[in-house]
Amino acid sequence: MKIDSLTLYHLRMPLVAPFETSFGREVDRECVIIAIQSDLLTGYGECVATRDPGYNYETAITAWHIIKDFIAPQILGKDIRDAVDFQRRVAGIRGHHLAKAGVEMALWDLTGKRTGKSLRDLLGGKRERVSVGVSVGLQESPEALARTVTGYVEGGYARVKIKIKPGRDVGDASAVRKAFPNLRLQVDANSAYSLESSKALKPLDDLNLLLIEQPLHEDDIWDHHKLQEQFRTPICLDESIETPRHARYALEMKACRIINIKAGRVSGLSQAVEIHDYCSARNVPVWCGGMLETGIGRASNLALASLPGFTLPGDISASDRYYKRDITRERFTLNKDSTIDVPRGIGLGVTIDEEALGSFTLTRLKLKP
Ligand code: OSB
Ligand code: MG
Repeated sequence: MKIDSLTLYHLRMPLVAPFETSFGREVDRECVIIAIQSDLLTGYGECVATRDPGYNYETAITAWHIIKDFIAPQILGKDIRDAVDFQRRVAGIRGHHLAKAGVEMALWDLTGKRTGKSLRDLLGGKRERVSVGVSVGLQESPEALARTVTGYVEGGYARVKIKIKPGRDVGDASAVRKAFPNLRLQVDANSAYSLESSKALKPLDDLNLLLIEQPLHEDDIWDHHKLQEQFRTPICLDESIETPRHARYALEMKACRIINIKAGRVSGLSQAVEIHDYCSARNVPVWCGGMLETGIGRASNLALASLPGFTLPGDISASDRYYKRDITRERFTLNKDSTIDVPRGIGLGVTIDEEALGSFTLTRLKLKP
């Protein structure tokens, strides 16, 4: 498909409640939306880099720079065959996976619109609805956390993830476990521990957790191996897995037993599927992570999570858990069985609320060949 133009939107959207992790607190979420035009069709993508370089080194501004100055020149006016062709063209740009993935998503949406197929079908997804959970940020106190979790459980979420950090780990997780003895519960440290400080996490092993996500630094695959040896609870890697090679290293080193897949972190849906396939062939469960996406990224996550190897509930909550007003006309709602329906429409299966998009846009830039 011939790429006629690429438009960038830097957005800031108010979250329904602040989201706090070991690396910081977000009250508003920033992201970059990418619209790619080809033959009167428009494909949309979401780059999940946000305001601060807290999750990884990218930010909305670095992604803007990389897309505008390096990725766009590789595709504008060119005939791009598919995601593989796109990745080949941007292979000379080192890193910046969130930026690349946002553009790749828009190309997938375009491909779907051109061929009349849904993203789910393009990726080889099988399910019509996917199991989901909710990711709960750090709260004022363990008691406040238990109250917040109660609200979500009563709202229908059958799996809960809580954020932890040094000093706010075993106490928080125990409070939730005490209030909900049978809840499917997991924790996420977002790389806040070293092998030394992670000794404090040992009591988590007695709380019947589904998994412990990314306790150590992102470049510590080997130390995760040492940690996994000491825990019965599966370690799950998020930040550490940026490429299919990293997934292989982690499994060969026995650094984890589960992998969280985020298309953004691994530079696009094509690599996300590759990691899914690699893990499935080895019976390693994967699940779909989230980055507080708008309706665009949420539709993409649902399509990805419909692949058969995504056997654990994803961090893909209903739209109302994040935003009062979203930029898609479609809003995603939770079914009674803690699932969300996978969009059936062509491409991502969502339509843009132009007025909402405009109202959240800080800067807009249209690029042509
Ligand atoms: O580590 O999974 C994470 C949000 C922003 C950055 C990193 C993470 C998260 C979440 C939120 O946990 C998941 C969601 O989108 O609901
Ligand atoms: Mg995580």
